[in-house]
Amino acid sequence: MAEAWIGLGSNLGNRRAHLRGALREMARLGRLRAVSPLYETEPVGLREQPAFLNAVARLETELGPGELLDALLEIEARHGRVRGVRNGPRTLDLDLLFYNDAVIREPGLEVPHPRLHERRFVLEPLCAAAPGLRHPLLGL
Ligand code: PH2
Ligand code: MG
Ligand code: MG
Repeated sequence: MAEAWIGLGSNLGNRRAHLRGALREMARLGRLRAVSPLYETEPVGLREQPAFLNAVARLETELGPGELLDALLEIEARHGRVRGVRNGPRTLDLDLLFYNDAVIREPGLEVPHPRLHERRFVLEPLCAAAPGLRHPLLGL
């Protein structure tokens, strides 16, 4: 059984409904053990877009990291995610942040997420949901 942390984000459509729906679907991939509060955040990277709602969740799952990532991408697609501009607006973004202490650097599958430590919209909900969590590479 693995412990995965997933970052959720939305800034198009009914943001809260996309996050709630995603959490319901993620619960079918294992056991949802923790969900942070939802945070309203300023867009980072590409600033001219609507504000985001962000959260993180901890999932216990039997799925391997690649299988879990595929399942998350399917949930995004069901929520109408269209891949356009990098860092641009999206109905739903589900990022695999941590998978146990695994360090994986493959095209399309990078864990820990390579930018999570620079992003307040990830760190703030992570701190709220898991104050003792340690980054396996950075010791943060
Ligand atoms: N996601 C991005 C780029 N910028 N900004 C905020 N506030 N929240 C996000 O989830 C976000 C972002 C790319 O995934
Ligand atoms: Mg993202
Ligand atoms: Mg993503």
